[in-house]
Amino acid sequence: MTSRRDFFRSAGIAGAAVAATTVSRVALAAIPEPVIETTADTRGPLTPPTGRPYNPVVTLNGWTLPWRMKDGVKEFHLVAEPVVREMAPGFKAHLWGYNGQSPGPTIEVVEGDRVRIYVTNRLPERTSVHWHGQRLPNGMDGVSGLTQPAIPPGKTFVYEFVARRPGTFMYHPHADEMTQMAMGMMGFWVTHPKGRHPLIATVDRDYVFLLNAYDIDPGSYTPKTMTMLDFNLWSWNSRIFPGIAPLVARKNDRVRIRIGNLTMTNHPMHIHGHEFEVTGTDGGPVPKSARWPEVTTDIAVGQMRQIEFIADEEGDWAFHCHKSHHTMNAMGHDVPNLIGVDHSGLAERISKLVPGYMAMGERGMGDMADMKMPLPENTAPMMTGDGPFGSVEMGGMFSVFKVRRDQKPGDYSDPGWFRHPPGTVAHEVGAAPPAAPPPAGHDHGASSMPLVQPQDIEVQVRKPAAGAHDHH
Ligand SMILES: [Cu+2]
Repeated sequence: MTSRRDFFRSAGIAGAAVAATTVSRVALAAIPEPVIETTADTRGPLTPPTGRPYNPVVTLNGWTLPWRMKDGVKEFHLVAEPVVREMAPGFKAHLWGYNGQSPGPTIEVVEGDRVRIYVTNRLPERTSVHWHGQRLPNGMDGVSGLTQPAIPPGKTFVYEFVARRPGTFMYHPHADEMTQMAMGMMGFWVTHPKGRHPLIATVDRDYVFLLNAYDIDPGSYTPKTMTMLDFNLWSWNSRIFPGIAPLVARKNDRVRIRIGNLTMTNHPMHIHGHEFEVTGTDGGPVPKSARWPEVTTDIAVGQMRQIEFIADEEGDWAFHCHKSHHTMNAMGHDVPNLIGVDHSGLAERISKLVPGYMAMGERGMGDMADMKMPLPENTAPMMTGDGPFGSVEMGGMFSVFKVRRDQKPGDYSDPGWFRHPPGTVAHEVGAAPPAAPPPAGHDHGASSMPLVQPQDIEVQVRKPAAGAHDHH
């Protein structure tokens, strides 16, 4: 906590001018107690206890910051501080974040709300908070050196503005940015419309998360902050698969998923089994005439996208970044491609010299998910996540979108694996594959892909016995 006099002194001339014009003395008299969260669990929606009503969002592996109403102003208290984030079960990272977690809590307000946010700096270096996408007075924009002095360690600053337009936004430091974002400092912000809005639909489920990336060596806890492109952990809200919670919907729910990208590269986000439209960006709602169906949308660096669709297909649908190396976790980057190379016996011989050595991938990398290689303590497993049919062979930016007929409205708990109706799962056929067609020759003339007559192929399909599926 800091006194008002300290505030003005630390804020310097420019900050004092800002504070004097837009921050009342009453506001500085008492700072709300910060609310701290200690787990990486997905918290249910925070139904607004005060202020205008709205349909709250659900933050994947995160939570919404409670506020205090004071003289009609919504007051929040963010604390920038070192945190321990469980990125996946058994793997913890030493990050920087807000109020006990990285990312920080989601801030939800309503269009037209006057918002006052106290920011206490418990980091070893100065910081600031930029409110990405907001219309606000220039001095509240949070660019240290340009619109305010940086917040020194141990000091508290206050930001105040009116949330002027509804939409999907985020916050992050604008001070030693590369270090602080590489350490996990960021959070989501949603401004809900204050009534019916022609371009903002009422939805049944509204999920939010940020794309982020870290470079943490196997066996260590702290990200390398000088990494520019070669990150080895691709995460959603500082979680990696299988540590990312599933997104759950009741069949025929209208679902919105809001995603912001604070990594150093783009992420083509892809959902299975459904088409969506991009209904908004951090610039606001997209006009209806400018929307088109997609199953993948690319989210560039510093961009936000909100996608919307009707969850009308039951099942467990993969939802992931389509860059395949972003759905794997920490791995050696210089592993040669050994597909097709016979190195039988090699591992055995090398393991006599190097205990624990394991030959990788003469058939591909999938086998690695089944291997039990001794790993250094606190290492993210590379490709893991067991589904009902075996290893999913994924990591990183991957989760499951679960649509169920009997999921209760407002129930965000994991319903378990989908129980497929009999006869609707791909399965092995009970016959040898047809013989290779005869080589192209006089019958078909010169052709790179000779036709095979349908009667040449005989496939026997064995239908599964009812109830043969091994579900739990
Ligand atoms: Cu990606």
